[in-house]
Amino acid sequence: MLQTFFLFLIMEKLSIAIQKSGRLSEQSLELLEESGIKLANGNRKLLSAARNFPLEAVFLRDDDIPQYVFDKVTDVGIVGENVVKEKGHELQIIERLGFARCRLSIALPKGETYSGIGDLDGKRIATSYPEILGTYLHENHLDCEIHEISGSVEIAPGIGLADAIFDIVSTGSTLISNGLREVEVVMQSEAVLVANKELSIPVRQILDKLIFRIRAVQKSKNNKYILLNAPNEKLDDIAAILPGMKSPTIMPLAEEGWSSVHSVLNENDFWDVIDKLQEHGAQGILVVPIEKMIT
Ligand code: PRT
Ligand code: ZN
Repeated sequence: MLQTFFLFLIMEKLSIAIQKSGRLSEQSLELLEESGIKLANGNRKLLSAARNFPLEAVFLRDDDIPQYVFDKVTDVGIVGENVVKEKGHELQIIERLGFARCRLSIALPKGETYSGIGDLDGKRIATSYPEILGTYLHENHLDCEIHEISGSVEIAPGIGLADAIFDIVSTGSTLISNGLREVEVVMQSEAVLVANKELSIPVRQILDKLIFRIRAVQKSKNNKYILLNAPNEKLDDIAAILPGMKSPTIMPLAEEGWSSVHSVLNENDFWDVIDKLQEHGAQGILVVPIEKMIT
């Protein structure tokens, strides 16, 4: 009996839904790879088991991923937040992954005057995201006609199918090349790791290991390792500029009166901190990428 139980535990796997081919696929696979998970066949059949981690990847269309996770066909999935919101299933958002960033916006033909959200009232709006748009219009007390179309939403005003569109915008160049102007941003989106809310304990334990690895990868991407030389009388000033994981590491150099300082810098503060370090006498500044960061 006990042996059967242990066998069951040994065989337990986390199944993860990944987009088969599209904007999320490469970076989803890259994230698994950077987390040290090697999939058996990289050629993306429907299923692919990991060789060195209790995980199985299932390759699907992104639109199907929320439903599959909700129905427990897979335990977790990587999908755009926009798709999760549109499908409306009760899922747990475990982690924002920082790629496939975009926004969902309302756009009008560029020649049209727009003085505020009230101008949208009564318009026909084409979209592939009727649920998100419907909620937004309702919250803003707007009465519009929603035309659901599945692709090339941006051409709808040009062919007289709609007065406006509600679609994904990333650089904005699709809007510009179709003579449209973004007037309202309704939501921001990025790829997210979502999970079914009722995972078994062994599966949850595997998921926790995966989350731990993903966070280490994410942190390393947002941070850089910095090494510099500084005159000893400036060390206090320099230490105050560098946040570091705890405090900077300071080691004496062979040259009398100088030290080597090592620390970790967040990407967002990067150039500000470098400028201040130089102002305070830092020299020989070296910045190197961090492969994994565990705090
Ligand atoms: O085949 P499958 O159904 O799996 O994929 P799909 O074709 O439905 O989706 P895919 O691969 O195009 O996009 C997957 C997810 O990527 C989306 O759900 C978003 O979360 C995210 N994403 C990020 C984007 C974009 N950026 C994006 N720019 N999805 C689509 N676009 C399209 C948009 O529809 C518009 O046509 O790009 C155009 C706008 O781009 P800009 O740069 O011109 O503004
Ligand atoms: Zn899709």
